[in-house]
Amino acid sequence: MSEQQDTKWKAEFKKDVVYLHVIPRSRARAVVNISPYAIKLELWLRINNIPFETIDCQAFSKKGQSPFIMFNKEEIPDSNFIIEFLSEYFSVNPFPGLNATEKAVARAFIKMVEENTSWPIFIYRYVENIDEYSEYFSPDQPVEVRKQILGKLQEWVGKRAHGHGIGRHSSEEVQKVGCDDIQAISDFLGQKKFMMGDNPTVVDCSVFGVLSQVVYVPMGYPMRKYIMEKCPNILQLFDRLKNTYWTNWDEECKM
Ligand SMILES: N[C@@H](CCC(=O)N[C@@H](CS)C(=O)NCC(=O)O)C(=O)O
Repeated sequence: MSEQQDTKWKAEFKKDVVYLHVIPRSRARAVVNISPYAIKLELWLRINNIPFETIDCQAFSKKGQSPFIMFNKEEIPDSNFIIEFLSEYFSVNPFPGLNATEKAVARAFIKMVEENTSWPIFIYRYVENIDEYSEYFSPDQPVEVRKQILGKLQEWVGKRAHGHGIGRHSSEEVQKVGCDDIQAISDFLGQKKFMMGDNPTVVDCSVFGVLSQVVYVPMGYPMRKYIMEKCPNILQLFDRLKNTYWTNWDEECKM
């Protein structure tokens, strides 16, 4: 069940239920949430059968970001810290069957996808193509309001991209960075069932969270064209994840 609220506090918290606070789902069209990290975390909770409730929330965490969880009345921010905490609490192995070398590879992929692959997506939609993105952003709001919000995000994301360094490259170079990451993901996935083998791990959740933003949103992303034309194995992985763990994905995506 999903509800919208401005504050982090609910009158009633059930013990051992994860209250997953996410940017309101209504901000997204064609994908469950505009936040890759919210999708990643929800998928991980689903895969591991951890009881949770999604709460659409305008507020950000005490670290100023979304998503975050409220768990047994404690606020925990950041998807990676949350997964670490919940894995310990519920005795879940986030990397089942992996040796130390494989775990090192898993970590490298998570960091690449979340800290690098995500940027060409944010730059494409928030910095370079806000008019196109306004068709897929906050569909419940009038187009002028959407464009106003996106205009502010354009400046903010642009500055952050410059600070990160990636924003100093040309559009073509930025998109090449994204496509090169996608090729690395596809090459490593090969014919395996999941990124790290027979079992789904956080790596699949990160890849799905970030790349679902381009796969399911039919904009002109060069990264989308690249996946559609060259990486059928990524599309098969996404079908497998949705069909097994998120069977109501399509219903939950507003079109
Ligand atoms: N490392 C964080 C990243 C979360 C993140 O970047 N969230 C974005 C929304 S998609 C956000 O809150 N941005 C606001 C900000 O960084 O000030 C996580 O994994 O949860």
